[in-house]
Amino acid sequence: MTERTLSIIKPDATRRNLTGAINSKIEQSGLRIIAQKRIQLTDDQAGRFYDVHKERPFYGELVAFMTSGPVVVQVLEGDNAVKKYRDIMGDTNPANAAPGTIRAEYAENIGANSVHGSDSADNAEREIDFFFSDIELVG
Ligand code: FUP
Repeated sequence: MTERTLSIIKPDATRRNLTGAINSKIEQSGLRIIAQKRIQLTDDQAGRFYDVHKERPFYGELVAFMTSGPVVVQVLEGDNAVKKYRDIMGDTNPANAAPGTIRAEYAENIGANSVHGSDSADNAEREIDFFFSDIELVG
């Protein structure tokens, strides 16, 4: 089933000029990058995007990290895109990420873990709308 998911290349990765390397891994997996923009998140945007985590102890740190430099937000499309992207991202903690995954190769630690990917089709729809409601997506 063709599906879309929201990806974010996080500040630790943009800082180290890894956008192209990560995009290569995405494309090698068969997923298609159908929209992307490099932006500086505001505190308000990052806070709202991660609203689901606001009671977690790492919420403040997470918002501070996500606003510490530019991010690249992307829409990925392909067969089972949500699960496929989660699979190639690897575990949240790079120490537990399978070899060859984006986080195993590039993440610095559990917080600075290089990429975000939606965790369900419903969240993907909401997250894509959060960043790309202004344009018509062309798959
Ligand atoms: P994931 O879906 O793999 O991105 O992981 P989570 O939804 O559990 O966490 C979202 C983000 O919160 C992670 F990408 C990084 C951050 N986080 C921490 O900083 N510390 C933690 O212990 C867990 C998550």
